[in-house]
Amino acid sequence: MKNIDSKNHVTGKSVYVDDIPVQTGTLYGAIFGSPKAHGKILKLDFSDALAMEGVEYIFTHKDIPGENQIGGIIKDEPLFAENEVHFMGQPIAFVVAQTEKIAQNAAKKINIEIEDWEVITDPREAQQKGQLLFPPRTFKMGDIDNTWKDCDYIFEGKVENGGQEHVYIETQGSYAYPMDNGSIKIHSSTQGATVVQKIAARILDIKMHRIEVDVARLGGAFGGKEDQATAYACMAALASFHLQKPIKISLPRHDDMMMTGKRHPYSSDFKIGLSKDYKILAFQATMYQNGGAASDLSPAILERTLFHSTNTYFIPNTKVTVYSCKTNLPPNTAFRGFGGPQGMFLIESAIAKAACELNISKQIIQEKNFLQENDLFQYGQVAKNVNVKKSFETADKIYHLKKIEQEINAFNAQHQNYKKGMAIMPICFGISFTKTPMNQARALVHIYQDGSVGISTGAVEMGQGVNTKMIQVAAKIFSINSNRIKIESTNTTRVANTSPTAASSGADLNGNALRIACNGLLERLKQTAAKMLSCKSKDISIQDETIFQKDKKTYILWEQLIETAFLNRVSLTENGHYATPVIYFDKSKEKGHPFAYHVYGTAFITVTLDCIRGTYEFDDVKIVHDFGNSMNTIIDNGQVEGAVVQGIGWMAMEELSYAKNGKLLSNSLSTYKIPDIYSVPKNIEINPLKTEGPEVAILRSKAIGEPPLMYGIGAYFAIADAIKAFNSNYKIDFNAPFTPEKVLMRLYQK
Ligand code: LUZ
Ligand code: MOS
Repeated sequence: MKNIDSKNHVTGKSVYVDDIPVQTGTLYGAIFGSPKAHGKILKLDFSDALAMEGVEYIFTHKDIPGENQIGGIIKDEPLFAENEVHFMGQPIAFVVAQTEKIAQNAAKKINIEIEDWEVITDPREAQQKGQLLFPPRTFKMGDIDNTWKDCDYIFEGKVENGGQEHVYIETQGSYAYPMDNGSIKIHSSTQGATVVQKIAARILDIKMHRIEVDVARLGGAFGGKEDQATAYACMAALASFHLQKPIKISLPRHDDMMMTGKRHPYSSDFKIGLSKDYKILAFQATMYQNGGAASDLSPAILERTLFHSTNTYFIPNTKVTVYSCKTNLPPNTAFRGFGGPQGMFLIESAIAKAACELNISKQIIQEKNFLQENDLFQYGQVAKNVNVKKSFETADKIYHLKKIEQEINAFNAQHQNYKKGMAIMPICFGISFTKTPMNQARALVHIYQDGSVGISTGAVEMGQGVNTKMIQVAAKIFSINSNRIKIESTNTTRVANTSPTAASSGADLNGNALRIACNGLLERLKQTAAKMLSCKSKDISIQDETIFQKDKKTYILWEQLIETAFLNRVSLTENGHYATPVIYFDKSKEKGHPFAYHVYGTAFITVTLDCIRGTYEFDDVKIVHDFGNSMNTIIDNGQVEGAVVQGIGWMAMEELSYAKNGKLLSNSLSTYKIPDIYSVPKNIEINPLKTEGPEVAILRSKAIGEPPLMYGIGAYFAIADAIKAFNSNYKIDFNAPFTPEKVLMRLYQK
């Protein structure tokens, strides 16, 4: 099935928050953010701003009837700064005016004096000064301390990875307006309708049932709207609550880049021990996560770093500790992979370091240590249906690793100033929210009298195609044409208590809830048909909108069945609830079975370096990916392609740069380089691994959103490999992103 949105997206008809037709009297908001990264507010003067024609009101923390607190996991983030500021751009006030332009100009007229406090942007410095957002956590297995003496080789190293700006095409925004009886309706560009509802209720000190959050779709999110859409929704709601007017806020790109958190940079130390035959016996690491000024989702992101810090490898003795360090940057947040990529870059770096020192191919160590069936993850889950070796071997069979290597060697022998390099990037990603209670979902299905169907779930469409998948689920269960089915917006009055659409689990969780609801309806419809045919309902089935009795076609068609059911007063509405079975996690032991299943795959990445300029082009990304039984190969391949490019962007191009005073220098798309059409790999080839797919995956189609991003990590090692071909003095180091500047330095490093 084609993505139901593609036509409307391409023709510009899809409605986003900023496209909602506004009501008469709508006012517009702009945020006054802190001009300093750390300090005490000495003076705040709104008089010039308020004197401007068209300015209605300026909101601060003093206008909040409830708690000035938007922290989700830990309550450590005010909606508006009170006496202190902790990052540049931190919201201090919300200016409301008759037009967007006036609001933005008025925000510039606010006078503020701030006493300068020390600015920390480096996570190690923060940790040394005792600035942690919350206590560190450690995952371990085996006996690391007594293993080092058994190792034939031990290597140590340091790994740095940068952050990443989400660059969703639609910036953060919200439109809120008053409804009857002191209620408020909020349209928000959020992945988490219920998060917005809950926090807005806290801010306004009203009950959740007075807040209706509606989400039609997002113009991209990538994790950036799992938590961080909430602040803007709350500001619009607060102003609407006080002024009893509709309020709209839509962040200008600059504000969005400056004010919102990003993927977490990490700085890490590792130690890896191997036997003579290259088995990894021990792996130890300490990681410093740059959390920014408040916790946001960092506790959960830190956890996923730990879960993925051994990637696709079985290592019998491990100990990994992560510190979440408080710095004067915007609170860093969810970003596709959610801490997993940082853990996986670390272990791949440790392996690359060992390979470099031993002067062998990284592949030898990778292959020797691949996770196998029934191996134990360091968090206590037994690995089942492992497809690490299988995906690697399939990729080798399809793409011929030896041939790729021979071609690279031949090219490198012939070319002086161009060198090619390649890397193998295997992935293993756990599917489920690591916080077990979040793994639940609901769906609501109506069948109307004319046989058309309306479905609502908690899933948010953000370009990933989840709405199309939901329609596929319902169409398949009812065996009706998909054009009979409409998917409604995500709305807290139709589906309550939603988990954010995140963790790659939107289709699994909501699809399963939908499956349960549809099956409930189907059962009743079969009973109706059985009555019409005077037979048993177990003999009834629906095939292509026709009712069958055993294998015999009957005279009853879908529309007639629905009409009869209605006349017989059968309920044509059903609600489904789903909770992922089996999963649990015991934080006191840091052991459990947190994931419903894992997604596996392997990518071969090749790159060509221009050794005069330090620039590069990715030639091929050749992938064997474990989709399970993909329910939509167009959408799923699209997710893989997008994820690979986004992963390569993180590893090779996108560089966040901050001044010492905490100012984001790379604050626009002219200074922050995201992959464009010229920098995507010339060839991305995707082949599915033939697997059955787990039962808990919706229609046995595995979660797809995040896992393939990690193929992009191979970009770093492919570049390093090419540098080595040019400069044999080069000793691999780990400082991502591998920008052309860094590449050039290493090409000529002595
Ligand atoms: N969000 C979350 C996520 O709250 N918990 C998770 O485990 C997760 N994993 C990936 C992406 N978002
Ligand atoms: Mo996410 S990183 O699945 O919001």
